[in-house]
Amino acid sequence: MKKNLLGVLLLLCSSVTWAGELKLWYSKPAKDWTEALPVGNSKLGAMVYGGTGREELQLNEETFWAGGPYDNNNTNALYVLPVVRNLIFQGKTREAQRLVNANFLAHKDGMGYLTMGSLFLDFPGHEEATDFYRDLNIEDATATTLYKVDGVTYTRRVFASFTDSVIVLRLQADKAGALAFTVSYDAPLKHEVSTEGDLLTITCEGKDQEGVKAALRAECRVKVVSDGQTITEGKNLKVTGATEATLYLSAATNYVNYHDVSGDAAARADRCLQRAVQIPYKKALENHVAYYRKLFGRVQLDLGETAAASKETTLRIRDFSQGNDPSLATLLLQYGRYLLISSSQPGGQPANLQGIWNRSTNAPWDSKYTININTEMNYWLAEVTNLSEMHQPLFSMLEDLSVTGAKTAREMYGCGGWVAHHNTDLWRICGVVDYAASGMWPSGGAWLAQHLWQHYLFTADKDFLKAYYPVLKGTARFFLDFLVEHPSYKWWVVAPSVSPEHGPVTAGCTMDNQIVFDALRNTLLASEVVGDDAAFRDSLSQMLDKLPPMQVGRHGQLQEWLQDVDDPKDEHRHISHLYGLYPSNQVSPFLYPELFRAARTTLEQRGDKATGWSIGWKINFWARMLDGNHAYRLISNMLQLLPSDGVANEYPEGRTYPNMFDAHPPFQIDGNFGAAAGIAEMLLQSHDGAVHLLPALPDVWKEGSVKGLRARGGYEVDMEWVDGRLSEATVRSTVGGTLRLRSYVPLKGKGLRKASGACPNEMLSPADIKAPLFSSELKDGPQVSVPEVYEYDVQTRPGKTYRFRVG
Ligand code: FUC
Repeated sequence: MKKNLLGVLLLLCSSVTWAGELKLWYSKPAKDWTEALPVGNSKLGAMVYGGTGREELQLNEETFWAGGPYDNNNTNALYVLPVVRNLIFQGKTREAQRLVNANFLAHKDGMGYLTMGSLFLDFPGHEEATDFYRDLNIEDATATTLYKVDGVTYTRRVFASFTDSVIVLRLQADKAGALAFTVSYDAPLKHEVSTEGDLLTITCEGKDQEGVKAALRAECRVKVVSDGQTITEGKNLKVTGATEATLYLSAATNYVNYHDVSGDAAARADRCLQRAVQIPYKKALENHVAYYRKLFGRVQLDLGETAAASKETTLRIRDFSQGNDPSLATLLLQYGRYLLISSSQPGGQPANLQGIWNRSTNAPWDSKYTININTEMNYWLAEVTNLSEMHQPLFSMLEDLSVTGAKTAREMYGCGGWVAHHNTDLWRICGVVDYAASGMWPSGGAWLAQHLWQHYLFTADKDFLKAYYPVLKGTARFFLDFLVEHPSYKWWVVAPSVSPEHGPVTAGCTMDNQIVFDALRNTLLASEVVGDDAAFRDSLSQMLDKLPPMQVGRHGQLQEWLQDVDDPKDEHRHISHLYGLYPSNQVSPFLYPELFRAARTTLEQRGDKATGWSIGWKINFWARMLDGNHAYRLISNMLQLLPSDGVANEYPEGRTYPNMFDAHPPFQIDGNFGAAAGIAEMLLQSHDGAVHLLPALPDVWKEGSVKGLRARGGYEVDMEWVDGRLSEATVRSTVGGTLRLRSYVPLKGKGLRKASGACPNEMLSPADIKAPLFSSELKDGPQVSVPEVYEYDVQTRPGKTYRFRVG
């Protein structure tokens, strides 16, 4: 393909990118799926390849999954549970594990999320094109492809309309009548295609999996509207003599909810299409962009810009760790926000392991919900980057899980409340999957439910808390029934369990203790807000006193287990016992400096290399360590190019594909969301008794500004910095209350007074956990340096804005 990029840039400067714009752009069509560009409206997703001779839109519908309603509870568990516990307490973990494998698993490990196939557009004679350019503009959520053939410029623009629930593909030629193409469809699953007039109708069958029969099918409709002629040619549509054409694609399944598949897929797909084609293209685009910008435009980030910003996206990723390209980090944050808006709209399904984008009928880990880290990570950015509404699909899933998980708790453990283990899917399974060493983890539901509490802390929405309180309470109820006294330590522990995907079946691993602490403690706090009964509150308080504390081990590490058995050379990707550091708030440098130091030691021992999502978590960990330079090092480790899965061996450090999707490898979207959350966490924190302005700014981001980040307590924060130091901050209060500000520089501003005593704002308060234990050698260990900070209080009123400058 010949390149004359500058020419086309000048020719079409209104629609092409240049430095400063939030675009991913390329000078060639995508060869691989990880070069194709994602568009989505949560319900529908497409990966756009931008080919000249052949365009492909690989399609997904968020409810098109394998199987049908089912559960995976093995009721034998109830009878074997006491035996398993005794074996664990006697140190006979192998035997315990064998019993779990035989009696807790149902050998239904979750149904897979499916591709719906691909739409193809063939352009005869366009195989050789010049002046090629394609981009994904994340400021207006559209993907554009441009090229020239025989002096004619062809333009395509694709978007997944948020307002009309269809995918729209607009084609144009700058010479009258020059546009000619054929539309066809293909899919790996059994399907039928029929054509009539200007309409392509597709029915795609679902998939049986692990003995669960396929209960879903997808219906897809594609309508061509053009100023040329459209005829049917077997299973294809053929368009000739057009100057412009618009394709509308709608799709639906018969999924109603996890126990109801009685929906009419064809009627749904028809209805959407009929509505969408009534709306003129220009208006449809305007509506789409206006809806998207309202969400996306809430946060603006400027980390500075260098000449590197004008390079093609793949080259920017390739060069990031050597060069100075701060605006690629800006793009990483904003791309995470783009992907969340595009994959998690209210009323839809939560973003799964691949968001909504999956090319396979046998995706890695089924592209489902892994809830021992991955699904939670998907939503870490939701509140802090001001996309609170995008959190809603997760809350709906939690409501479902509190019902299916109540059955699991009852049938498997004889407990009240609800439980979910380490995976779930469209059918909301809550039992144990895979095998004991990964699946025997009954804390997944409780972790996920912390998102309800966090949403409340960020929004102060009491009606929301009232509505979802039963879901949160159900996790505490389960633990009150399930916890058991450890015969040696006398603490009350989760057993059987595992420290996620690390080590044997065990009792009382640190992550469980931290999650149980949050489940009980945050339910207690919530019960006070909603006015639940005092007797229940008492039982929570009493159990909180019996939980194991965090412990510092002989290598100076935060112990992962009750026993001091951590290996300081172990670089395992799961650092589950630092849940207490992030996303929770149980490890504060101000309240528990020794614990804070131990968490740092653990992080150093685990190292800076990891799979994609693990790097995403580490960015957040180092932000919470208040170490911006180290967090930035992890961003550099994430922005290492992996050209494609096929060359993963040659690029062992590759963690970002050309389309900026995160590479585990393979592709998992959690790393994208985790990195975006991590960048926000470097700029603003609000979990530890104050709103901390610029807590972990790296030296390389010398000057910059951010607008619209959210803090707990219902605050929205703008900041500017110069020479690596905060120069100005503006805080908008939505619900009032005392704002406690923390900063590395002194501040002045109206109403500001020096803070004293505990933080009066409960939403900003840290967890008052029990003091940790110390091994005897460490008692006299090195002093922990607590960062020097300035703290102020200001009384805020709802709807008012407060400005602060360096004092
Ligand atoms: C957990 C992780 C794996 C992978 C999978 C989807 O099991 O340990 O690395 O991310 O989820």
